[in-house]
Amino acid sequence: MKVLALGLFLAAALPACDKKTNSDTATVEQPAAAETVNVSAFNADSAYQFVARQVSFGPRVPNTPAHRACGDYLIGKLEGYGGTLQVQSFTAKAYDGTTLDLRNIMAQFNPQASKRILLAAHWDTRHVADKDPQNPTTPIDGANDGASGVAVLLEIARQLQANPLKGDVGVDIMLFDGEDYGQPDNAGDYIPDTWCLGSQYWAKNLLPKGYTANYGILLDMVGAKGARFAREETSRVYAGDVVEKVWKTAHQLGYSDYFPFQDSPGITDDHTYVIQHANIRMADIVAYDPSSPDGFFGPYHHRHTDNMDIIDRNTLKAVGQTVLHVVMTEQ
Ligand code: AHN
Ligand code: ZN
Repeated sequence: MKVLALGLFLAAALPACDKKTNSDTATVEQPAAAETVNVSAFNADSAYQFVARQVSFGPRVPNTPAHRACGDYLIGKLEGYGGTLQVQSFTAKAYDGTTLDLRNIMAQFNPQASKRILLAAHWDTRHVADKDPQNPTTPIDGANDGASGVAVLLEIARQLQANPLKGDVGVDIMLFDGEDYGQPDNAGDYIPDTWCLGSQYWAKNLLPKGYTANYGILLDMVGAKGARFAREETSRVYAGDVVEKVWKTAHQLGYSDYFPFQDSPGITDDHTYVIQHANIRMADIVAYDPSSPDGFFGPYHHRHTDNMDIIDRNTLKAVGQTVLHVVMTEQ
């Protein structure tokens, strides 16, 4: 397991806790019946189809035709749902010396609103199944690790088109590239910065220029049957109010089985770089399975079993409805 050393963060990079914290929390604490906003129903069948569609391209490994085609598909879907697109094309050097052609894909909803929520996932998939005893050098489907988070965000985009945000609240859906091309960790030589190449690039080269958000939520591996989401340490330390809001909302909506009030160790993920370099407090909703071989990620992680067989609409629903509720009740 890769536990993030919290000392990595410079004190200067710590986003200050601002005064919005209390009012945000108060909104969530209100009983659902008292809410004036109608939150639309997240459609888990639709989200499931978005997972399957991505998987149908084949592994979305950078520099492959499947990756290019899936990226084009994602841009087309988000444009179709009325998002204002911000596509960041760039190259990054991978741990093995390969130059990767990458695209971070952002779609802005209610782009002129001043209060912004950043929702993110990664759309690339791992180039090797390095934890799999069988065929460890071939790429994985990444139905959960990659496609699930993107699928939930596509369904949220679809819902936002049907039920536009009101007032001064906007949502930015960010699909990071190059998250999963990190150095295989065979001999304990885990190098955090070889992962999350898209979020590292974006957080240091913001698009739109000068971009900021009030807070962010990252979705990573949010589609597996029986998933549990614990409060990950980096999220708790740097985005505690966001974690509290998400978990409280999940409990209000009846998803406490998926969102137990349980803590997990910290991991390096795209939120790490968004927090550190873009100064946006971001919580990671990431499946936690302490009984799995590496003590954190599920038994399918970076294995060929990360395919459609492990995807469960109920998990997609729990995460999607919770996040949709959070953004649609924001004011
Ligand atoms: C680690 O492997 C610890 N961090 C990368 C996070 C990740 C990989 N999420 C999905 N795949
Ligand atoms: Zn991965």
